Amino acid sequence: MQTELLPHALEEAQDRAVTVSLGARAVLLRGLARERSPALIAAITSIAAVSPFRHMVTRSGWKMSVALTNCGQVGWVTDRAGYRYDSIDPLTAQHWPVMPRIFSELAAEAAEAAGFGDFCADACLVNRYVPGARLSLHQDRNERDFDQPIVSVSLGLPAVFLWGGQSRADRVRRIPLLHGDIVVWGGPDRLTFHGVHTLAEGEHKLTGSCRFNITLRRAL
Ligand code: MD3
Ligand code: FE
Repeated sequence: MQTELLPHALEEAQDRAVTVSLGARAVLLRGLARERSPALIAAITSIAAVSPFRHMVTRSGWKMSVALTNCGQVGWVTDRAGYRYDSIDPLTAQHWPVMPRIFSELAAEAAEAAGFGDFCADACLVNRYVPGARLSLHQDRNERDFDQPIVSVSLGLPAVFLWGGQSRADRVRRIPLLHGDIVVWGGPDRLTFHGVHTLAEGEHKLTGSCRFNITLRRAL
């Protein structure tokens, strides 16, 4: 009996958004974006039709395995000159696409649920992972005001999120991030070292063999 009941119970639990505390001001809102995921994925497709996904080069000259694009007032870019936010897409030489309302509304809602009122994102980085892609441990420090939280939404294939400490050498926790999960990072957790483990092979019914992550930021 248990073998029949357990999957059903799990499915029920998954139907509600579950809040998991990852730190003092880091909150995982399990599944909060799941119902809106088809619209979020459609919005990513529209953004990428204007500003395509591309593999940027880091300051040290390595090509990133993660492909990225942006929307909003400014976008995060990297090249041999380093990391920064720029209002112009270097590939198209045009402004980045406008941030879809569904992104900014979801970001404000998630931030509110995590205890950050009046969050108004002006930049959104969209990452695309295929199997084998990874993001090594780093801090996000190109934003002007570290008191503003970052909201991240995971879509498609699952990934193992690597969550370290305030220094690169601190031990790293591994947290699975699933389709529809949102994480909000702020306060003392805002400058935590983090990364994404090498994406495993797989197929997702909405994204195929890829994972998207959108991070909503107040950059300016
Ligand atoms: C913790 N992206 O784009 S999202 C990034 O899944 C980035 O694509 C990962 O790290 C991804 O910079 C992780 C979760 C995340 C985003 C920003 C953070 C966690 C964070 C900033 C500070 C602390
Ligand atoms: Fe990051």
